Amino acid sequence: MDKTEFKRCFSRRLAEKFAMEVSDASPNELYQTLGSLMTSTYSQNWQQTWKDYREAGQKQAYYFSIEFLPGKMLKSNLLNMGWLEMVSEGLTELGISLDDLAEVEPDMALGNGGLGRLASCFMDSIASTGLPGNGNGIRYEYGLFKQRFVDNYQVELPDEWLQKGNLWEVRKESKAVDVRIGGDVYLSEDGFGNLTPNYQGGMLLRAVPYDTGMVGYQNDIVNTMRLWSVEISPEEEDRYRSIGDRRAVEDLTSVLYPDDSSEAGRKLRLSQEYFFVSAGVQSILRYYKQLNKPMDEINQYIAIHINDTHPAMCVAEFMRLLIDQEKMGWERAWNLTQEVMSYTNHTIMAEALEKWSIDMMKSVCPRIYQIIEEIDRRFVEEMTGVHDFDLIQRTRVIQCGQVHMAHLAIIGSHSTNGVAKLHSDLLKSVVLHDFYLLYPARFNNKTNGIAMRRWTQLANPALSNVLDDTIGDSWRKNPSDLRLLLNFEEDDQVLEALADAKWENKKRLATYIEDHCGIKVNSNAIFDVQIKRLHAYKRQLLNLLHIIKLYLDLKENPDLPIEPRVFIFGAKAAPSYHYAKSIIKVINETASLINQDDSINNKLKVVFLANYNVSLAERIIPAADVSEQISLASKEASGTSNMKLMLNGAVTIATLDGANVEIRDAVGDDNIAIFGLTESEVYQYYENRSYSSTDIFKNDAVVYKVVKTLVDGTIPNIISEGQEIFDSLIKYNDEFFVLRDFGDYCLAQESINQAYQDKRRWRQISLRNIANAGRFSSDKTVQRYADDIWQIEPAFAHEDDRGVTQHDTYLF
Ligand code: 26V
Repeated sequence: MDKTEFKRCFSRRLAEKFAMEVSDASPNELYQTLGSLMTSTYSQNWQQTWKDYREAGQKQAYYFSIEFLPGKMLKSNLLNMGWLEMVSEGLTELGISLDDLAEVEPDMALGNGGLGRLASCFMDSIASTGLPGNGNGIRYEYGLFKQRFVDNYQVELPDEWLQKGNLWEVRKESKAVDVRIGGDVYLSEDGFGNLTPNYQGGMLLRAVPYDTGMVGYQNDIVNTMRLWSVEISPEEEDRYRSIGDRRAVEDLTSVLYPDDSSEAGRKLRLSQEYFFVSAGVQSILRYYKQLNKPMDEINQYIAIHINDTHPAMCVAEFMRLLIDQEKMGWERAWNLTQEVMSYTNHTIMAEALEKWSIDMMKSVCPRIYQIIEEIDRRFVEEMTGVHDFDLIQRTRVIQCGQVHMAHLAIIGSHSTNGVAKLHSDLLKSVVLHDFYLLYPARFNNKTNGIAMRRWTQLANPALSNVLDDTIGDSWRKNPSDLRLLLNFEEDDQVLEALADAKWENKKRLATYIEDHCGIKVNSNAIFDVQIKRLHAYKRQLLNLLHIIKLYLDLKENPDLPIEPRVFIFGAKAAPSYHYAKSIIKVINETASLINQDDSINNKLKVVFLANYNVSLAERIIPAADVSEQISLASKEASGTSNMKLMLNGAVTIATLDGANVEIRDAVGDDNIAIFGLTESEVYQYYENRSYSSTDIFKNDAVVYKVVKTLVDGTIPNIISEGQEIFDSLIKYNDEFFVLRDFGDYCLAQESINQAYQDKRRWRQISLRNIANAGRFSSDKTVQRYADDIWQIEPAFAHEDDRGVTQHDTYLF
C-alpha cells in the first residue's frame, strides 16, 4: 500500500465504520479506523502463518505466562508492518497527528513489571525472528491498578482498559474449552484395569480465548497471543441465576493480582492459575490431535514454556490429559511431559517461590492434586537408594502440607534456566542447589533481552535518526551493528548529534513533568532515573538517602560545585506492601521539601512521576542520563530497564547484580559506575551473621546525619513512615545492607558528577553504552531459547512436504 492508497482506504473505512468525514471524527474514532484497517490487513498474514506452520509440520512453542505487558500496540504494529512512516505522513496530509491517535490507546497492562514486560518483548521477538511461538495467558478485565498521589501517598484506582473495547483482540468462541474448578473426584476401574476419574460437584467454567496477532518485524509473520476469559457455559446457565453466583464466576479473570509482596493463601489466584493452564493445555492438545500425528510424538511438535512458577501446573495438567483422556500409561506420559515442558525462574527471593497448601489445591483442582501426589510418590521411589534421604526430602514436591511449585516445574521438565549469568549461577550454587545435584544437565542460563525496536525506533526517533545518519540503518534489523558506532567515538560531530538527540528528549520529558507535576526542571541538569517496581531489595531508599545527603550538603554550602541534577522516580508499590508505600510517601515529601527550597539554587530537583507504565517508560528512558541499578547484589535476577537505559545512552550506576554484571563486561569498567558489596560478600555476611547497621549508624557521621532526618522533623509529614523506615534500618538491622553500601554509593555518585563535567568524556561514555547494547536484543535471547530449549526453527525452514493435509480453517 502506498500513501495515496492509504489515505483513500482510511477515509473509506472511516465512512464505513462511523459514517463520517475526517474533520468530524474524534481521535478515538480515528484510532479505531486506523486500527481496523491494520487488523484487516495483517489478518491475511495471520491466517497464512498458521497454515504454513501446519503444512510444514512445524514444531511450535507456547509461552505460558500469567502476565503480559505489551503497553500500547498501535505504533509497534505499524512499525512491524512497515507502515509507520507511510501512515504518519498520510495522516499528516489528512490533518491528523499520529501521536494524538496513539495517545487514545490505553496501555495493555496485564502485568506487574519485569516478568510481564519480558514476556511481551519475547512475543515481539519470536514473531520478528520468524519463530513459531505463541503466548498463553489471562485476559484480565482490569489490568494493573492506576497510581495517583494524594497527599503524597499512593492511591490505587482500577484500570478499566477495556471500556472502549480492544481492537487488537479477536474473540474466538469456536475455540472455547471447559475447565473444571473445585468439586470432588474419585477413581473407578473400567473393567480393563484402567482407572477413570469421576467428578462430582464443582464448577464447569467456559474458557473463551481472545487472540491477539503478534506481528513480526517486516516479515509477514503473525503469531498469536491467546488470553483466556471466563464465561458461564451455556449448559450451566441454570446454576448461576443470582448476581452473586455469576459474580463468583466472573471474578476469576476479573483482576490481575498486583501483589508480588506476598502470595499468602489466595484461592482465587490459584484458580486463575489452573484456569489458564488447563484451557491452554487443552487447546494445544486439541490442535495436535487434528494434525493426526501419534500422541507418542507430541514432543516433536509441541514445546510448553513455564514462565515462573505460576503456570507450573502445566506439568500435572498435561499428565492428566494424556492419562485420563488419551488413556496413555504413566511412564510414557511422564517422559513426554518432561520433554515438552521447560521452566524459567525469575527470582531468588524465597517469598516469591510459590507454595500452596494441600487443602487449597485439593479444593481448587482435586484431580491435579492426585496427579501431583503420584508424581511425588514416584520421585521419592526413584531417588531412594540413589540419593541421600535428606536431599530427597528437601526436593520433594509435597512437603509439610504444602505443594512446592518450583519443585514441580523442575522435576516435570527438561530445562530450568535463570535470566542472567549471575542469577543462573546462584540457582545452581544456592537457591536450587539440591536440584542441581540431581539434574545438573537441566540447568542453563538465558540472559534476558529487550525488544530493541520498541526501545529505540519507537521510543527514541531522535536517536534512531542520528544512528541512521552515522552507521546506516542495518542496526534496525541487526542490533549488533550498533557496534559500528564505536568507529565514531572521537568524532565530535557525531558526539554532538547524539547529545542533541538526548537534549531533545530531555526537553520533551521536562514539558511532561511540568504539565503533570507542576515542577520546572532544567534540561541541562543530569537526569538521573530509577524506574522499576517499588521493592525494599531494589533499594529506592539508597537513592533517597543520597538525595538527602546532597540536600544537606547544599544547605551547608550553597556554592558546592555540583552539576545540577533532576532525580526522577517511577514506581508502583503493591497495595498491601506497607513498607514500599511508606518509601513512596517519604520520597514524595522529600521532593516537596527540596523542590520548594529556593536556597539551593535549583541544583536539585526530585520528581516522582505517578502511574509508571510502559508508555511512561518510553518517555523517560530516552531522556535519561543516569540509570540507577542499585539492588543489593544477588537479589535482582536480571533487570531489564538497565538494558533499555543503556541502549538509550544513559550511564549506569550499579551494583554487580543481575545483568548489570554483563553490562559491565560489555562496556568495560571505565564506562559504568560500579559500587557496593558483591554477591559473595553479601553471602559472607549471611554466613558470619556479622552485619551490624547500628555500628555504621553510630560510627559514620554522614550516615548518622542523613538517617536522622527520617525522624527529626527535617522532612515534614512523615512521622510514622519516617519512623518505620528508620526502624527498618536501625532496629531491624537493615535487611538489604543500605547503610553498608551508602558510602560507596556516594563515591560512585561523585564520580558520575565529575564525569558529567567533562562534556566530551561523558558523551563518549554514552556512545559506548549505546554501541554495546546490541547484545541485549531479545531477538537473540529467544533464538537461544529456540535452539537450546524449545528446539523450534524459523518458519519455512523445511521446504519438503511432510505430508500434512491442508485445511482451510486454522485449528489451534
Ligand atoms: C519479587 C519479590 C521480591 C520480594 C518478595 C516477594 C516477591 C515476589 C515476586 C517477585 C518478582 C516476581 C517475578 C519477577 O517479576 N521477576 C523479575 O523478572 C524479570 C524478568 O526476568 C527480571 O528482570 C527481574 O530481575 C525479576 O525481578
